[in-house]
Amino acid sequence: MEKKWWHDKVAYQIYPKSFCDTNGDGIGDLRGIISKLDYLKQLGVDIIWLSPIYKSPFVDQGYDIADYYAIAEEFGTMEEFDELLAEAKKRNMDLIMDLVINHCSDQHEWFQKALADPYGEYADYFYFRKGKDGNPPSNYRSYFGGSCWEPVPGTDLYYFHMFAKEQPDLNWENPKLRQELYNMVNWWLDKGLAGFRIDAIINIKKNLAFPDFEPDAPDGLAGCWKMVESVDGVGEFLEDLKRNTFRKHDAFTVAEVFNMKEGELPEFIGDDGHFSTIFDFSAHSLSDGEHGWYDAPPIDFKRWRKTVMDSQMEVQKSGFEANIIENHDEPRGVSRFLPDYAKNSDGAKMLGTVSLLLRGIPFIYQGQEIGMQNAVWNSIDEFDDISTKDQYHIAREAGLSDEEALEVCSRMSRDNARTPMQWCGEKNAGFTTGTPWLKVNSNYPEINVEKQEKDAGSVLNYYRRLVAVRKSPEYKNVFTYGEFEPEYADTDTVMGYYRFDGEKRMLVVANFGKDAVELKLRHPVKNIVLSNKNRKRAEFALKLESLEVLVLECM
Ligand code: TEU
Ligand code: CA
Repeated sequence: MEKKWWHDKVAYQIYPKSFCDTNGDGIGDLRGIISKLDYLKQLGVDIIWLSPIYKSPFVDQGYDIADYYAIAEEFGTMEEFDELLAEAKKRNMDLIMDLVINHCSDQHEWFQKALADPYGEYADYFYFRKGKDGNPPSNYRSYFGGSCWEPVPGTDLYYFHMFAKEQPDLNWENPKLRQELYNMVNWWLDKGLAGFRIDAIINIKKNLAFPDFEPDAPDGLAGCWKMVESVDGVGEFLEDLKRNTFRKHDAFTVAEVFNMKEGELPEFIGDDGHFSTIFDFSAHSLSDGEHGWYDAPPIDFKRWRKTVMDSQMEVQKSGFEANIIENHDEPRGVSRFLPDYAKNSDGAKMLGTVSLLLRGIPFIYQGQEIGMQNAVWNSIDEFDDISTKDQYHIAREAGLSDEEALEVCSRMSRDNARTPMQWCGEKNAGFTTGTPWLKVNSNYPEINVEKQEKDAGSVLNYYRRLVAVRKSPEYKNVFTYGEFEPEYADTDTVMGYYRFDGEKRMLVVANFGKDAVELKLRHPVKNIVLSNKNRKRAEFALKLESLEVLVLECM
């Protein structure tokens, strides 16, 4: 395997709107990010991913871009962006931005021009199609609910959108559109951006016949992902994109890819794959409900463990994936993957350790490093997220009471990850002096950065040690390139694995159970590298306490 500059990096995702507000308008901003660069440096972060900061009406929180060349006023100016880039570079950190090119905003100039002239040049930047017998062209349901087709005013045409109706899909078949996008990507890379996190990219290939699928719910529609899964040829677009942009800059690209086909992984992340890496969502997909969040199965430890192990074994054959516990679309990992007795700082450290030392590029999501948890939501009106509103509606339609539907959304909502970053115990967790755009999690007096700075045993200080171990000269190679091998997979509560690079053998082992477990070690211990319970000795027969995690260097 060819070595790449990004293989041994640790990344951190910032959700700008909720990170740090410096002008009191209740919205995080670029100045706020600049003010926290030292904090990120101290955590050991190498690459910072910014969720979208482009000009946007924020129907889907910036994933609806109105101008790819402009910074949202809410967040600051292009000068401030350049300053952020320069300040990050000064600290030897790289910046990557979100690249949302499956769709744009209905406010984008291209779409406005298309509406103004529905048979003109710009209509061909989108999918404008005639309906069928008074109905939309096909029966697809968008990811955020309702038809994927929206009437084009004053015509018998519809335009296609897989997400909100304010997010029209871009027509990748049109070479002119593709060239516009490549120019834009290169413009940012020329500025000094290290690369991109690439949004919903598998969706860019459409079946141009837009065939109907068997309805999968009483609304008579079929999830539009069915079309995505059944169409071939996305690889050609992805190669074209790479050749014209990323490759020329040796950029780091991490793609959000769902619905990949069997056996396609090497094409995506192999030595000359479409992308540097893609996110590993296999564990997150375990709570995909058949019809929505309301029938999402709870996480079962053994299934979760097997899923993570299987994925690691598979991925190491082809390349690297990016490992996450949570992101801006997911509930908090501590609340989701841990049983109730483990939703505490020991549990957060344990989950963090087993995740960050997997083979792959770790992405820490803002607040994960202090063990942030899901919020308590008292009413559906407290949510902002478009997807949460849709899922609430789906749950009610399926017969759940208001209270039950609220419970479902409280558990699954994307807003759990989007509540403001908890910096201190003062008003609004120190996020803003004004009114935060989304409510602050009420647990901020207990869980916040300032408090954890002062506590050597805090989740934050543990994460700092954890990242430092991963990046230390002694262990960097084994944790980057070392082979992954599962251990204790036949136990009821232990998640364990080796990382081995021919020189060093590391054992990462954690007890997710309520009771202590006795384990035999296969190799003698040389050194305790990390422990969340301050363990000083480890021998052949090891009694692992409940919620204890150890990183051992073995002979
Ligand atoms: O998400 C794409 C996506 O398919 C999902 O994550 C899913 O549809 C969503 O979480 C439903 O709850 C990406 C972004 O990460 C997400 O924030 C955007 O809303 C979406 O694309 C549209 O740009
Ligand atoms: Ca602000």
